[in-house]
Parts: sequence; structure tokens; C-alpha cells
Amino acid sequence: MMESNPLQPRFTSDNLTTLQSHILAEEQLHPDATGDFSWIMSAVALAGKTIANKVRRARIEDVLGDHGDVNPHGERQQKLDVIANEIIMRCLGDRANIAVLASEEGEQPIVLRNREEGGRYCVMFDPLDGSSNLDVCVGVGTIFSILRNERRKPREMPHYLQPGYRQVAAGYILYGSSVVFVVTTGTGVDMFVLDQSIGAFVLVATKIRIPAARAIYSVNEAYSDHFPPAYREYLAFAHAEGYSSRYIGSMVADVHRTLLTGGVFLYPPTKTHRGGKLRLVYEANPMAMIIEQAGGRAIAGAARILDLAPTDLHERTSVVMGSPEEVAHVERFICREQSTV
Ligand code: AHM
Ligand code: MG
Repeated sequence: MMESNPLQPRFTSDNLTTLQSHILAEEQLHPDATGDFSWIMSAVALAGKTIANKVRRARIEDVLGDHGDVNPHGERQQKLDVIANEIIMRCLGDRANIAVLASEEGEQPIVLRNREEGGRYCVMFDPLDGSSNLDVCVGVGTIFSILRNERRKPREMPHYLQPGYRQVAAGYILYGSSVVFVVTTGTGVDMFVLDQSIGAFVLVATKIRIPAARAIYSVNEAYSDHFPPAYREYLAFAHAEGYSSRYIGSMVADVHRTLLTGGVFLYPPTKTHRGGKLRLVYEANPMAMIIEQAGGRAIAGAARILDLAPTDLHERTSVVMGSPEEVAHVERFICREQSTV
């Protein structure tokens, strides 16, 4: 009999468990749970299914390409960025327990209700990450981060700027060769696949563990002349060690591959993005929580991403995340550089 590999996710084969029933079963473990959280997750799942359908039909419905507008970061919006954003707003906007919805595509967060009006959660998301890849049929994804809205003073602005370690749940939906929903509520990482025939996300793996090491790096190496020296030195080390390179250019797809097969994903500071390109609140934080919950690590410079305290909804950060031993290699060069400054 084959021995089971502790590094591999435990793939489920016998019982049919949907995302909905899985979340409800987890809720039973918390006697004081109100069901609020399940409502949010079911809305996220509904949004994911609706966006997946749009992505699949994009060429047929002629909704590929430029929307003709720019988002708060001055980046050109794709038509599907706007559509995905609207779908999420429509699916989550009527959930009575959501205090704030904040999106990469909107300059300001949308405040739905305060704490005393029942707004218990803040939901931050990137509706369609990697959307510049849409026209060429490459995997794109929705990323979400959920925080508790803890402030209780009357009419106080909901508390959506919190360090990532306070996330109560985080995850992503990857619209790839299949539609995959990966989520953590702080007790490990579970993976579901959309079964189109029944219209439900079905559990395929629980307690996913990222491999401890794998000689693969994932970075836009074309920018390497503009990376800080530590990252260039790391790349020289990786070349000398015979590493392989994989880069899709969609964070969700690159991190998903890294989660399942190991390696390290990097988006260092560059000439055009001196503080890094990726957004802390709705890109780096949720992905960092997933990676850490799977036994990996996620850092920005020498700091743990989940410890960073955001001061702006759209603030950017550099990112290094993946297998613990691979992150440690990059970290070694970063720390060496910092100690000589
Ligand atoms: P987006 O949120 O505007 O789609 O940008 C984020 C994307 C990430 O998915 C990906 O990792 C990165 O941008 C790719 O950037 P680059 O093209 O500079 O390599
Ligand atoms: Mg994005």
C-alpha cells in the first residue's frame, strides 16, 4: 500500500460536501455563531459562480477588452473588471451584516451600515485580479478578505484598515481550466471546485499544506535590473542552484500553483512601483493568510505581511510568499542588505 504523503493535501473522495454545507458544519463548532458569516460566504460563492459564467462567455458576449476608463490607481479598466465589481456589489450589498464593501475598483469603500446597525463584517476584494490576461484566455481570479468590524462608538467609520493577522477569513476564486474556490477561516486551507452540472462548489481537498521547499521562483524577471540588489542577488543564487521559473502574470494563478506545488512568488519593489505593485489590503493580506495557513510564509522586506498596519485602502506592498524554505532564501539576502545599510 502507498504511504500517504503528509505534504500533500488530503483529497476527499467519498462524501459529497458543498462549500455551503462545509461552512455550516464549521459553524456548528462555534456555539455562539449567529450564521452571519455563512451568509457572507454564500454571497461570495454566488458572486464567484456568476463571474465564472461571465468569464467563460466573455468572447461570445463581446465583453473583453478595455472599458475606456481608469481605476483609482490610474490603471486601465477592462470591461470585465467593471462587470465583476458590479456582480460582487449586487451579491454582497444586501447582506444585512456587512458594514463595508471595499474594492480595488472603487476609490472609497462603500459603507453599508455601522456596528450598531448590525454591520459586523468588512469585506475587501479585488473583483478580477490579473484581468489584463483575460483577452488571451489566461486564468484570472477574485480575491477576498473578511475582517470583523469591532468599533462600537456610535456612527464611527467601520474598522476596515486592520493588519492582516486579524482577518477572520480570506480566499480566492480562480477562473482557470476549472473554477477553484480556496478559503481559510483560520483553521487550515480548504479547496472546492465548481461542479457546473449541479451549480455548487464541491470540496476536493482539506487542510492543504504547501511543500516545504521547491526550486521554483515566480517573478517578472524582465524588471530585475530595477529590483533592489537583494532580489538580484537572490536571482543569481537561484540561477546558480538550477532553479526553474514559472510566471503567469496573474497573482491568483501564480500563488495557487505555488500553494499546490511549492516554490516562491515575488513581486519586489521596481522602478515604477518603488513600494511594490500589489495592494496590501485585498491582494497581499488574503493571499498571505492562505499561504501561512498552509504552512508557508509571506513577507514584505524583512516584515511579515500579516503584521503590516495599513493606513490606506489602496496601499501597495512588495511581496515574497510561498514555501517556508524558499522564502527563507530570499529573506537571507534581504536581511543581509538591511544589515549593511
Ligand atoms: P491587477 O490587480 O490590476 O490585475 O494587477 C495585479 C496583477 C497581479 O495579478 C500580477 O501578479 C501582477 O499584476 C502582474 O504584474 P506585471 O504585469 O507587472 O508582472
Ligand atoms: Mg489585482
